[in-house]
Amino acid sequence: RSGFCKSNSVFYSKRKPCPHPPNHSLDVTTFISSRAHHGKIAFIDASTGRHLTFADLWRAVDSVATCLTDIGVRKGHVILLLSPNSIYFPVVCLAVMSIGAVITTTNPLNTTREIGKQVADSKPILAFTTRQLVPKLAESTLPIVLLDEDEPSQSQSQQYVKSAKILTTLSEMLKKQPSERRVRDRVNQEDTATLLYSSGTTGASKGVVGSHKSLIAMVQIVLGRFNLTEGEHRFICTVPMFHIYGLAVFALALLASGTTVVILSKYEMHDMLSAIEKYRITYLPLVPPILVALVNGADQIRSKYDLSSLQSVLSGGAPLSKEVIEGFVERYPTVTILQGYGLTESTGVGASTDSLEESRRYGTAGLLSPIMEGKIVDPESGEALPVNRTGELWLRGHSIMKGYFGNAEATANTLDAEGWLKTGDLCYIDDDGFIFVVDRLKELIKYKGYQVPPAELEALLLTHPEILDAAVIPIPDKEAGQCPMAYVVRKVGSSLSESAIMEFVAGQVAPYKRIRRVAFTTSIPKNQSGKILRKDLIQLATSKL
Ligand code: 4UW
Repeated sequence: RSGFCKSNSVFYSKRKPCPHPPNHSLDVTTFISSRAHHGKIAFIDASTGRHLTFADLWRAVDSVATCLTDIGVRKGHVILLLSPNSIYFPVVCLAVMSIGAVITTTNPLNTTREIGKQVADSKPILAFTTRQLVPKLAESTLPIVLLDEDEPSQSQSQQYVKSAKILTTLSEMLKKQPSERRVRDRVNQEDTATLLYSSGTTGASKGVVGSHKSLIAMVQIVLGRFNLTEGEHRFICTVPMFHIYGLAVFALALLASGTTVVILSKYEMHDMLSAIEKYRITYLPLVPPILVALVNGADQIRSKYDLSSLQSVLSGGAPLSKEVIEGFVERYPTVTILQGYGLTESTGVGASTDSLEESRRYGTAGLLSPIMEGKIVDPESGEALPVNRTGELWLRGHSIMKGYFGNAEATANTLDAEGWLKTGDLCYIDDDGFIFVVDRLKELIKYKGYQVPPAELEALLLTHPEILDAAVIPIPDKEAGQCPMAYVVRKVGSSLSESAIMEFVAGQVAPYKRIRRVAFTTSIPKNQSGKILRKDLIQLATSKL
């Protein structure tokens, strides 16, 4: 069934198939560790130079897993990880998954209220976080494992940690002798491994239930995509590991290739460029806004930094324009630009371009990933469409989520009975099998690759005593890709200003979710069932930009 095929309106992948491991009882950590290259360096912290070899890494994973088991963590328990990128981020994820527990991650930029919502929904029994981020868990009584290695100053410890329930520290856990004899639940491919939050096609953020099977499929696909067995390769991690992109590629897949990953605790242009130079980085995965900055600042960047080691940049998470691709090719002619398309709900897998020639089919997200099936479905009639016709992209394969956590309705609206995932992306597939993402049918706004769910901002706006109704839509932005804009209906007699509304929202949400523009209107256009007609508002906004 491999090869691109148009019969029965299902598109199959043209890529070389990668067979899925058949053994039912296999967890993703065992799968990855069986392939790792002991002795070589797995992770380097870009700023301190601290590193973990593969042997260090797996020993640390076993120590943490043993401690977790000792304190009563069992299969199915959820563990929250609230941390910036670090060399220990993957250690915690792998330790949790290795015992059949479930990892849920969250953006450290999220507010206490936003994190509180995720905690209430996912019900973790324990959190790993840094001293600095402890206050963000103020709304919960979760026991905490502190990730910091350095001793806190007196004032810091008093200020942040006094009232929290600190169980132990990661450093203590790492001292633990791993025990082979510990109680170990059997973990199967179908078991849940991750609970990452995504708004999907509509509404607020929901827990995406990812299995060991979906992670194993993802690892296989990433390994098959890059030929990392020849030569020395070094990746740099610029994307956050709490998001599927960073988690999938950096905390999991690359470990199975024996490649070294240099980790930036947070993205900063200068730090990234110096690290590329210092560590002779060959692969640079990023999101489109970083690519735009590399193009715009090319002259200065090339005069200040030696980027001659770079072989490829991989862009994903949002579309790339022809201008940006061409600008990059012109300014960095020795670097191959590649694209990846995926969703949290598909474990980051979907489509990719694997050569410069493929990337230069402007606007394409690439060919379907190995063993992934696709359909283009007319959103009105539900009919599957042939090549070159635009409709909603549906995906099916091992990497698709099990569903949304505790939300049967959202699951039923997103996954059909045959296992097809409705991506909410409006696409067509051309004669050669390349997918083109034309627009988003779904509500989702992407600010610098981060998810901004409009429904969440609308609900917040409606809590303002002077706001009668509101709708939030994306507007294009050169730097960020998209920005959230609000249309607001004020209550009679209100003279609420644009800036007051922006401040009201900014005080309660993470910085990337802030509303960047406000327009007043007398009513929000809606269909008969009360759904906001976003396309009308988007059209109105673009006509006035
Ligand atoms: N072109 C156009 C693209 C593209 C895109 C995503 O936040 P989520 O749920 O998930 C992601 C995942 C990205 C990703 C993961 C792992 C990986 O290897 C990789 O390759 C580099 C990328 O972003 O948002 C999903 C939505 O983001 C849009 C699209 O609307 C999709 O439904 N999107 N990638 N290349 N649009």
